Amino acid sequence: MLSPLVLPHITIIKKNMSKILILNGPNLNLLGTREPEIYGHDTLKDVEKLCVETAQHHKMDIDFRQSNHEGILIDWIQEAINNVDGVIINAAGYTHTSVSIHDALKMLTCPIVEVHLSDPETREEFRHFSYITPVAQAVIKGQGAQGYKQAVEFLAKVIN
Ligand code: CA2
Repeated sequence: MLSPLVLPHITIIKKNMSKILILNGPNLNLLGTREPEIYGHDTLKDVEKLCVETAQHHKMDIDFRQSNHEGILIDWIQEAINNVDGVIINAAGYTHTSVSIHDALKMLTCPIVEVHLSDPETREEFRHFSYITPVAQAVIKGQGAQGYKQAVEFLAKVIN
């Protein structure tokens, strides 16, 4: 008589894809149309494509957004609380002015990466201070569109 086959207890846990929210602030919708010597020739669509491709490689999901309105950016940050695994933000001009975006980001427990296409510290004095830096785990600046790719790769390392 055959003895019953006793299998060890196996628990398979399927990990969901990590979700990354990428936020872009005012005027970045016009990227690629002006001041290419500062911001490069890539459009925001090109940047989004680069982020999606990089994220796919690391089995992560990207939600890529842009708004010209501070309150909308804050609503999106609040929606991200307990819903995303990482945030990448180029707050554009709000970087240097927005206590409210700083406060909203502070409520997140996931890692935050601040990205700038240019290096604001080498530009006008009013761009030298950032309200985002104190709440960010990493700051990537002056790398053009590649900086976004580096930010996705940083989060892939930290999260996965
Ligand atoms: O270098 C960056 O990514 C900035 O966040 C861009 C902001 C600027 O205020 C920050 O100091 C640094 C400006 C975004 C303007 O976006 C445009 C880019 C090209 C063409 C038109 C608008």
